Amino acid sequence: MDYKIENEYLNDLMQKVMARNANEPEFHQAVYEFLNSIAPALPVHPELIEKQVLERIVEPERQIMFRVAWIDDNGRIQVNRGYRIQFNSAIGPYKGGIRLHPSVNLSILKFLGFEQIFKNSLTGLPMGGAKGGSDFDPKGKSDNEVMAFCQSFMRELYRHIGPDCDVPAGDIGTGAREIGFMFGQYKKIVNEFSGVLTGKKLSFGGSLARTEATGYGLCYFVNALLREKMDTSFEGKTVVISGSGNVAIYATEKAQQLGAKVVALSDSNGYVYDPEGIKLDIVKDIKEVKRGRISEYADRVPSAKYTADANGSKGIWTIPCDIALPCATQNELNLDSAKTLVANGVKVVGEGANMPTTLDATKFFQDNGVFFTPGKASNAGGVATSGLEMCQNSARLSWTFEEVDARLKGIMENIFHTVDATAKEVGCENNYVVGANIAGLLKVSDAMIAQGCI
Ligand code: NDP
Ligand code: 2IT
Repeated sequence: MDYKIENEYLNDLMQKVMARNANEPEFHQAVYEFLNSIAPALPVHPELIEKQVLERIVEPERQIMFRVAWIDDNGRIQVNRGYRIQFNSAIGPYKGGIRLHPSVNLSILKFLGFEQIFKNSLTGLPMGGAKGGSDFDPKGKSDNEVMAFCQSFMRELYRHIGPDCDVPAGDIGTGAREIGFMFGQYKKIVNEFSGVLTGKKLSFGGSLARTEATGYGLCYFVNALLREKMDTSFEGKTVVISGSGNVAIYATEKAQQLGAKVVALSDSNGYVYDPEGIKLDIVKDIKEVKRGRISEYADRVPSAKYTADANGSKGIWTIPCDIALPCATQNELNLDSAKTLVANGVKVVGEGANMPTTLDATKFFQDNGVFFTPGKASNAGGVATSGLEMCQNSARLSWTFEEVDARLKGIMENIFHTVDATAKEVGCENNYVVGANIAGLLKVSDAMIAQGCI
């Protein structure tokens, strides 16, 4: 891809990033989206150029890659590759999820780690940016195999992390089960019970509302936008949500609690459309209890129709809706889908996943009066609540669900106001990509400059 930025300084940097990180298309995409949006900050913040903040911020502080060997149920040795990208620690310990999916590679984890820097900064909590993972596929593996993998993964990762150094968490393919196995192994090796991972079960230091946090937070963010920009709410709105994992399930739950009708969910094999509204107890049973496929929903609910869809992320956007919440994976919503959504009257697109919307689709939404909220702002509720889990672990106490949820809501509304106000200040009203990138950057930049040549 040939990325060009109008501003000469930013364009030179972009070309350097592409040359230095060849064959990393997702990383290029994330850096381009960022650099292409921050030009309005340069005249007001000359220190960004004078102190070479941008040249530094696009280079990870540390990248770790390692072999993960484990024994499967047939007694054979399997080999995966493990990663941890410790991107930036200017404002706090490295923090970010662990993705377990066969598509995982350096490019994807660098894009995720890069975006995490600005997302974590927006939460207002002291957390740096990181991401990790492996090309291990938990799907179809026994609990025993998942444990064998997680233990081997942690046998290397433990030496690079710590409660005041780097605190991993869940992401695609990594939920409470995987975090539990990793935590147990870390504790055994280091002989310390600490808050080294978040997303733990409640019985050993997890936080209430962390499971719900990303999906709930997304809806709190979008609801603030609906209220303040359109004088409306989720009440009576038709919502389409892609994915059917952690983020999608709890976005559905909160949207429904706020009065919306969620009519579709998906996975990587296809999508279900239920015009009567998704019955979430059935989805939870299929996905959380049985680890099944979304197609089973249509077997159990007569009003629903299942459509097989090669990558599960195209057909779903042909369903008319007021609000679209992509909550599956990167680049799942392209320009064609954006055109269909706009033709069908979509008003708001709120990213629950990381970078689910392609660059041209984003531009199409913005050019056609659709409110578009980038994941680094609207999905920050997950990591924010991880920050609250760290806080509870340090204090050795646990807060009630209501207390955590109220803090999460406050943080999401605050992010909305920050991003909205920042966009306005630099003359790009309602452009939340600009608002999120600039607001996220300025705090990190201030810390990097204060800490000298790091
Ligand atoms: P889960 O593993 O719980 O669920 C992922 C969902 O997305 C599944 O339905 C999965 O379908 C689908 N999916 C994954 N990969 C693909 C693909 N290549 N093509 C089509 N569908 C796919 O993950 P989460 O819900 O936790 O994460 C979803 C998104 O939200 C990711 O982008 C993640 O980075 C982001 N996110 C997650 C946070 C968290 O706290 N968990 C916080 C902030 C962002 P299938 O089962 O078929 O693979
Ligand atoms: O993308 C994300 O923000 C996450 N997967 C959550 C990270 C975390 O540390 O909770």
